[in-house]
Amino acid sequence: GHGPRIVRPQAGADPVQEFARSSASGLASPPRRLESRFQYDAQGSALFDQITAQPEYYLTRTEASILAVNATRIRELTGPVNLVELGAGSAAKTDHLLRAWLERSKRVCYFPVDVSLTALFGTCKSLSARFPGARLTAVNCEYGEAFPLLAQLSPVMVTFLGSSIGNFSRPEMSSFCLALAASMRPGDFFLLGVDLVKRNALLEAAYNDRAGVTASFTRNIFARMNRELGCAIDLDSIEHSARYRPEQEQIEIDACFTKQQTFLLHPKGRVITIAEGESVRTEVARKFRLEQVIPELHRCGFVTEQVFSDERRWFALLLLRR
Ligand code: AVJ
Repeated sequence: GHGPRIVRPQAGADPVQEFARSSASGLASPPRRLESRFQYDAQGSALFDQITAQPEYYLTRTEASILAVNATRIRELTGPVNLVELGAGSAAKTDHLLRAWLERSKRVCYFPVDVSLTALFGTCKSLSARFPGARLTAVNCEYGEAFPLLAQLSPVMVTFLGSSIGNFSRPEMSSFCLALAASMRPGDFFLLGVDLVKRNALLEAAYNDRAGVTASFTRNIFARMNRELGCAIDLDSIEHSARYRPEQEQIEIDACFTKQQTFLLHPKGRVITIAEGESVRTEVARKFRLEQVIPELHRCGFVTEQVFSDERRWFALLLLRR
């Protein structure tokens, strides 16, 4: 049969163990921070989906509109390649790509990659119902763990949408892009979504939605520590703060503690105390300028095929070639 398949390239690594180790080291001493990749458990992925529907969060809608207008053009430029989507989540924007691919051929192979098994199941269920011509293979792992699969999937277009690359620091972004380029075969494609620098108020509003969903998303990583690591953190003691730093051109998100919290991080058994007034950096979202990000991608081994944007120049989709 041709139902969705699921593969787990790194079935050895224990995600709870990884989360515990990373949290213990990030919280050990100020400046305290948590790795944002751990925000995407089942609950966090569902909250992020809700964020994308908030009126202030223009990123997803803007990127989807660019894809809606240009998916057919992208398919013309790439030809009938396989599709690999890094950090697919619920893959709502992927509809435009699959539709464009299936306009030109009977079949398309689509490989969503995500750390959340729940998000992958949801994706496969809804896509297989709507796109019977799509051969779905869900890949449950971290981005980098999927890189060794890419050479055998060539000819391929790897997509990394939503400006997720903005969660990486500069050095993390270049090692990610270098490793990706090294794993791809010459001639293969990389479709990258980047959120562009714009008015501060628009950026800050996107990370401070009135409904408070982003605040719940910030609290969720601590809720996950309660669920998986046996912590007993009072979630009501956490305030969400998201500010745009124009000098760094990035959004910085902090969890600010309004009450002192002392908790035990299992399974390592390490005691952590966070004082009243202290904060934990949960996320950084860098914003980009085309004149800076394009040369950086070229230094990593990609060439620009075409740049797509919206009329307000809020967001860009870069079609690159290895
Ligand atoms: C999924 C990383 C692209 O940075 O805009 C949204 C995550 N965090 N609101 C972003 C996020 C808070 C999002 N990325």
